[in-house]
Parts: sequence; C-alpha cells; structure tokens
Amino acid sequence: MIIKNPEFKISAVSPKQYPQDDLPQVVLVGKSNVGKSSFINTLVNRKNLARTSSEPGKTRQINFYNMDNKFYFVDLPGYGYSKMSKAEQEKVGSFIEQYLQTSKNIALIIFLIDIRHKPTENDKLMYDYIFKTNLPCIVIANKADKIAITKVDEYVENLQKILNPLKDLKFLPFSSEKKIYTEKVLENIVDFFKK
Ligand SMILES: Nc1nc2c(ncn2[C@@H]2O[C@H](COP(=O)(O)OP(=O)(O)OP(=O)(O)O)[C@@H](O)[C@H]2O)c(=O)[nH]1
Ligand SMILES: [Mg+2]
Repeated sequence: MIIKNPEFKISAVSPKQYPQDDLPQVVLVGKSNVGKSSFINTLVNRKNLARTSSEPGKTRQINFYNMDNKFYFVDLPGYGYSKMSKAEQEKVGSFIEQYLQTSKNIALIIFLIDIRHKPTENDKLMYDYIFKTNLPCIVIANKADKIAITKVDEYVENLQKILNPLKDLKFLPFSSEKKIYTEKVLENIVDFFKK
C-alpha cells in the first residue's frame, strides 16, 4: 500500500469534533515521546505531516489524518509525561479514554512501546485497558535503531513475554529513525482491512 495523498483532517478535543464519516480509524497509542507522530510521518513518507518533538508532550489533542480516503490515522497524545502537571496528565488520560470509548470506527490499535525498556507501569495499565476493549491491536517495539540489529528479535520476544505471554497479538520491531521494518508493519496494517 502506498499512500499518495495523506491529509490533516482535524485536531479534536471532544467527541463531537471527531470525523463523522465511516472511514476506519487506525489509532496510535503509547507513552509520551515513544514516537507515535513520527510513526505516521514515516509510513506516509512525509517529514512534518504529524508534528513531532524531542520534548515529550508534543501532541496535546487528537489529530486525525485522512489516508487517501481509505482510513484515518489517529494520533493520540502520549501518557506518562512526568513534567506535565497532574491536572494536565489527567486531561490527557481522559482524552485517550474518551476517544477509545466513544469512537465507533476503530479498526486497529497500534500500541507503541520502546524496544529498549521494560514496559512502564502506565504501559501495563494501557495494555490491560486495550485488551479489555477487545479491539484488534498490534504492538510496535519502536526505536529499534537504538539496539544492535542482531538483538532485535530477542528484545521483541522479551517484551512479548512480559506483556502478552499467550502470544495472541502481533509484536513487530520498527524504527522511524532508520526507516527499517516499515514494509512488514504496513503489510500488517493492510491485513486488518482485508478481514
Ligand atoms: N532513535 C529513534 N528516535 C525516534 C524514533 N521515533 C521517534 N523518535 C524520536 O523520538 C522523539 C519523539 O517522537 P514523537 O513522534 O514526537 O513522539 P510521540 O509519541 O508522538 O510523543 P507525544 O506527542 O509527546 O506523545 C523525537 O525526537 C523523534 O525524533 C525512532 O524510531 N528511533
Ligand atoms: Mg505526538
């Protein structure tokens, strides 16, 4: 799948602003700074469609990007940014929860974790939350460029052992920095639309 014309649609802060059409929504979930916005840019081959930052907490609203009228990428704010005030963190948490509870068109959740680190407590809470929604989900072990290529499979396997020992979800490595493993990830996303 090549996305020819990715377009920003809307930044939403409340459900009435979510797009009301029936396009499937592929949503990026993960802690702040894990690389959700970069993931979108990498898959559509644009530098700045989704805004990114080396400072965590860049995405504060729910951004919808229309992919050739086939589906939306939905870029959620990240959770667990410790420098955010408690009130602000709670607001982000409730945005995420409200979106996951009210959007009727979620086709796939792409859950991003950092390949280098054990999942955080917040990651585990989010994983459990996603699991309970029964929505389709794949897990992306991001920033794979940060470890030796020979270790990538082992790290992914370990993360799966911790979060998903039954192995009923797909875990895939990824790197926006090096643009590696993009084909495989894209194939897996497309597979969900075939079902
Ligand atoms: N080395 C490396 N850095 C990455 C990768 N993906 C993203 N980054 C960097 O990580 C930082 C955060 O990336 P973002 O895409 O803004 O992260 P985000 O998850 O959208 O963050 P929030 O909007 O705060 O939730 C930026 O400095 C990116 O360049 C990757 O695969 N490898
Ligand atoms: Mg972001």
